[in-house]
Amino acid sequence: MKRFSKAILASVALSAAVLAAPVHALTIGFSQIGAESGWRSAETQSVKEEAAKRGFRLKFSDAQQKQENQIKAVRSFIAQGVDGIFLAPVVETGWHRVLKEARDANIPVILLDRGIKVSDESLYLTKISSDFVFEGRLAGAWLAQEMQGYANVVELQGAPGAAPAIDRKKGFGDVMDMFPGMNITASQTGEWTRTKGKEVMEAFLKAQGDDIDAVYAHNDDMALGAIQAIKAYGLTPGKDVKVLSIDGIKAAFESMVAGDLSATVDCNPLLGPLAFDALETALAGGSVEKWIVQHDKINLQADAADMIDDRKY
Ligand code: GZL
Repeated sequence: MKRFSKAILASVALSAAVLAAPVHALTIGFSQIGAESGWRSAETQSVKEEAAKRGFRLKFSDAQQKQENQIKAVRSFIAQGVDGIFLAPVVETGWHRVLKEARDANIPVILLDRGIKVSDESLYLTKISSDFVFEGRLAGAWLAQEMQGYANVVELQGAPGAAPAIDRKKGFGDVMDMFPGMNITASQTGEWTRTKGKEVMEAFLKAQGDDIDAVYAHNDDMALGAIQAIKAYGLTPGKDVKVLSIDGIKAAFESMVAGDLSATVDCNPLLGPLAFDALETALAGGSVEKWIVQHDKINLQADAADMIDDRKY
């Protein structure tokens, strides 16, 4: 039998690998905020799954809640010559310079799930997110009706400077202002997490006790933490204190089925397919809307049992 040299075998193997690789394996850099909530983990998974499905190489960077880490990640994506960047901005401000660097390098940036404040919109391709002011208004409208216009409400805000924290506060506040009997008696950040939500709720209860009629939390995780604090204080969530939040993760549905959480406003975290659609359209020379807005609705405790099995995240 004829024997082949090692060099020939290696070069055959290399050519086979090259032929097997997808012809247009594009690379995307994703600068994610961290893993502060169930919602965010669902979003990360959605992007990773979609990248694999479409044959994109994904460079993933977890910023551990720090903008400086995100800026570093974006710069390193630019240096590596990626074909596109997904950025979930931890805060609204401070992005101008690094986005200009991406634009100068001709790399499209897609803002994933949150907005930023820049004077020049050409610094990014599109924003794919919910309308957070609307979400806050929807939450406020439901609560005002549920409480027949009279309630002392405490608010657990998202992390300072984040678009959804600013806008959900504004939307909710707009509605509360229409009802003289609806009062926000305390408002503080719970940094999107269960641990901090519980801690802040404990402080609210210590100061206001059973004068609190309702909790409005900017995300489900903080609401779930607040529910633990309410129980530990000896009150019944869902009855003595209504608890209302935003996101609509499966854990929130479980809490509604248990009778604890009263309602949660949807916020879609499954943005991977939309992000890759937008990127592929842009790379093919097509035009993309500046804001690909997600339309949300509110989910109530009474319907949770029927809906829970369909909740994917
Ligand atoms: C929503 C978003 C928020 C979620 C939180 O688009 O940016 O950040 O509501 C999350 O749960 O951490």
